[in-house]
Amino acid sequence: MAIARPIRMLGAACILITLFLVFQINKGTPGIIPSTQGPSVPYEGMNRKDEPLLDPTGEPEGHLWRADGNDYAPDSEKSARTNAALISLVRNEELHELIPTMKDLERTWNSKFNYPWIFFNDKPFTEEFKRQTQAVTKAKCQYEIVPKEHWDMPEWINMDIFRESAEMLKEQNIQYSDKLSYHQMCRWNSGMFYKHPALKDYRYYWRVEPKVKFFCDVDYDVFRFMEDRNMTYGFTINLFDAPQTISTLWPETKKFLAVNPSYVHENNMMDWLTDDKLRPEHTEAANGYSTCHFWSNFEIGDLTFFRSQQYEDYFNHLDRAGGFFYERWGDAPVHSIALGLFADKSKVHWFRDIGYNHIPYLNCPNSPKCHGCTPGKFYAGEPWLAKEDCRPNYFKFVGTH
Ligand SMILES: Nc1nc2c(ncn2[C@@H]2O[C@H](COP(=O)(O)OP(=O)(O)O)[C@@H](O)[C@H]2O)c(=O)[nH]1
Ligand SMILES: *[C@@H]1O[C@H](CO)[C@@H](O)[C@H](O)[C@H]1NC(C)=O
Ligand SMILES: [Mg+2]
Repeated sequence: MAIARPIRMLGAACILITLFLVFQINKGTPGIIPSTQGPSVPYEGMNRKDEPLLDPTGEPEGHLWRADGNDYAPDSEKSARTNAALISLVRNEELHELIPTMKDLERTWNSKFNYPWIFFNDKPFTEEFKRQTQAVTKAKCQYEIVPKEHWDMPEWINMDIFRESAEMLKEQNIQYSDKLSYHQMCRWNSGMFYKHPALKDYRYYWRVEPKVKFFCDVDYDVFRFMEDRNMTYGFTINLFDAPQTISTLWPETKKFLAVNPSYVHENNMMDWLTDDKLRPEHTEAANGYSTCHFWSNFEIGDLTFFRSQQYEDYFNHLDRAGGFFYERWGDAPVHSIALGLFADKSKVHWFRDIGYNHIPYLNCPNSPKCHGCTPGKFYAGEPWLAKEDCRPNYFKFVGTH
């Protein structure tokens, strides 16, 4: 008996679907079977029982410089301040989002120490911007334009390739992928900010972005804290990144290291950079980089590190490779990889005592000095955000210092 053609087609479709399902199930097997290689279930975020921010948090150990008994007056010529500044790249349109942030940081910290604020912009600041910012601090405010040659897309970047790759990333829902100024901002924060003439005589900086929040009173001079311990870098939040934005960042880094093996510090953070157990699919998609990084909208850093031969050569290599435009390399993974490779991990500090929020993540310690955030709460919003927390790996491979 002949079988009608539509039925034959249906039968064939069934066989194909069955084969496809069998293939999918087999493909999924390695993740389902528990193994000694890694977690048997996908990472869902830090276990509450491991959350260090639920433990009472005090001040760091050792000698601390306080406003009491030291001269931190804003205009003092011989103040106890070290050569450091609060820096912020910001647009005029963000003034109303910057003011509450400045007020937070002034209230919790800077009104005691009066470090200068230096604002950077690719366009001139308005008089209104200058007036309103200076009005919320006793400290000196300075307004700087980013030199054109630090901001412009380098001549070796091909605009057609940029547009095409931006379009491809946009289809993968990568935020800002087709916004040229965002790429320029990331490149400036990666390899240019520390070259600005206004920072020439400074050693330490604290980066501040509009809209971020500070929750805890900090009663010691954090820049002196860094200097006294010869610290390279301080952070609050440690995250995974979107691998699609940095597909070739690690391969380019490996090329660079093959030529410059001596640049790697003996006490480096390679294990943290290359872990492939916590989120194997991330490490795979980023071609060997775990994507873990210090979230750079907050950073307290030593400019000496960025001005070093190692960092300069590394940045130039990356810049030539084109990924700031052809992908969407962020300054956070670039800084973090450089720190993980070239810095001494004992010189990187987790500021657990600085309560901080940049939407949607938080660093909120359990301390009577903090107000307005929930201790140990890492994210605000959708539950899937929990798994973007990379601190378990950082604590495991580097430590909680
Ligand atoms: N002057 C200036 N600042 C920018 C520009 N793009 C971004 N920024 C600043 O760079 C920082 C990061 O930008 P933001 O929009 O917050 O990016 P996100 O935090 O990654 O969502 C913020 O301090 C912005 O004010 C720009 O085109 N010009
Ligand atoms: C401070 O740290 C830098 C970089 O890690 C190092 O080169 C320098 O020797 C250190 N200085 C002191 C005084 O320990
Ligand atoms: Mg931001």
